[in-house]
Parts: sequence; C-alpha cells; structure tokens
Amino acid sequence: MNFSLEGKTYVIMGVANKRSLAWGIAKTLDEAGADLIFTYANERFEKPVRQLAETLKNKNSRFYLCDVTNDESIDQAFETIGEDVGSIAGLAHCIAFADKNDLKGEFIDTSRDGYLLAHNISAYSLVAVTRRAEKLMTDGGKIVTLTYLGGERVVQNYNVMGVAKASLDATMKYLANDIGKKNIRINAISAGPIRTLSAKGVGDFNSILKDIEEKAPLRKAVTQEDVGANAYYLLSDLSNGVTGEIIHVDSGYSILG
Ligand code: KAL
Repeated sequence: MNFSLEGKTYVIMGVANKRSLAWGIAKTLDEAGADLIFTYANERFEKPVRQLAETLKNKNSRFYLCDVTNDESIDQAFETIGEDVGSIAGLAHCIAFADKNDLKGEFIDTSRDGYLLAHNISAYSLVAVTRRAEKLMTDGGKIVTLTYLGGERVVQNYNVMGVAKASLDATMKYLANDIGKKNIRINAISAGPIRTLSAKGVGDFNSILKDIEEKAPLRKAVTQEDVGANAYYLLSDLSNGVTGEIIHVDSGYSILG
C-alpha cells in the first residue's frame, strides 16, 4: 500500500477561509504530497484561497473560477483543468448554500425559489461536477462530498438544507452506481458541527456543539483535522472497495436514539 499521494492531482471545491472543511481536506492531501487544484465560486473567494495555498508545502497549486450554478462556468473550469494537468486522481465537493431566511423558522414556509436554490447549489452541483470530472479521471478516481445528519433526521433550523442534504446523499449513491464501472468511487462524510463560515450567524450553534460534547460517545466535537484525515482515507487507496457510503465523522453522535 502506497500512502503517498505524490504525483496525483486533486480538485478541491469550496474553500472559503481557513476554517473551511475543504481547507482541512486540502491540508491533509498536501501533507501526503498531492498536487492541488482549487476552484472558487466568485472573485470574492479568489484572494483568500490563493493566500491560504501559499502556506501549503506544495507551492504548485492551481486556481480556477467555477460557479456551480452555471453550466458554462463548470465546462470552462474542467476543460481548462484537463488542458493544464491532463488527468486528475480525485475531487472534494464541499459546496452548499441556502438563503439565510430559509435557515430559521419553519420548513413549511420555504419558498419555491429557496427550495430550488438550495437543491441547485447543494445537490445538483454534485451531478454537474462529477460528469465533468469523471472524464479527467482516466486511471480511476475518488470523489468525496460533505453532508450532514440534518439530511437523515430533522434538526432544528437546518430546514431546507436538510432536504437538500437528503437529495445530496441519494445523488451520491446513484452517481456511485454510474461511475463505479470506470473504477471511480464516490462517498460522503457526514461531519459533526464545526464552526465554519456556514455555521456563522446561527443562533443555537453553541447549544448544538454543547449537546455533542455532553452526549456523543466520544464526548467531544470533531475538528477540521478529523474531517481531513477521513477525506484522505476516502480519496486514497486506503478505502478501495468503498463506494456510495456515508461515513459519520461526528464523535458517534448519529448512533444515539
Ligand atoms: C443545524 C445546523 C445549524 C446551522 C443551520 C443551517 C446551516 C446551513 C448550512 C448552509 C450551507 C449555510 C448557508 O448557506 C449560509 C448562507 O445563507 C449565508 N452565508 C454565506 O453567504 C457565506 C458568506 C457563504 C460562503 O456560505 C456558503 N455556504 O456559501 C447545522 C450545523 C450544526 C452544521 C452545519 C453548519 C452544516 C452545514 O451544512 O454547513
């Protein structure tokens, strides 16, 4: 078993800042010697991701604009990646969005636009990206996406994002069936609560964290590093034979009734 990822290129989508789970994944793959490609949704995130990448061991990172709500933008990004690097070994999809007004109050009040927006960015994007990325995975490949328990059960305030994560989970499994014949595996990490930009401004985030610290089997919150380590497993040969799976990196919280 070769634990090194030297000579392998991975695409990381969704680094917003140093707390991003995508950044945790990037750091772990960098430690293992991988070459990294970062995509960013708009100009606002270009500078932060370029600055963060300067802190990596491998200084050869590449950066591409990729707006997952726009098919032409996704085509352009992956065509250019193909021209620039040829083949990729894997991809981390760490993208989700819902209107903040839909992340409070009752789910029943979700508008059609809010529902479609959350599903478009948080679930359909995995289909759109996988279809382009698999063409560059000429020697098999590995894909990981990020989900959350709120897609399996009702979690207060997660609302439309929970329904979008349920869609993402099913999307991941159907994709696994399609791309498995090309020796491409796809799995999801269901991370416990971590203070990221997504969690920002959420009133009861502290109480969700406290609940984990008091009740989860491991009695502690998970970290960006925990997610990075499990992503390394899923994006490397260590997880050969595993596809269509949701791994709960959540201190065991999801086993509780
Ligand atoms: C129950 C939990 C508490 C948090 C509730 C909702 C979290 C939803 C996640 C969703 C992705 C957040 C947003 O889309 C926020 C957005 O409306 C405003 N933020 C932004 O525009 C920023 C600047 C950009 C960069 O954010 C995004 N996402 O693009 C769930 C907690 C316990 C676990 C979490 C935080 C899960 C998760 O899905 O992130």
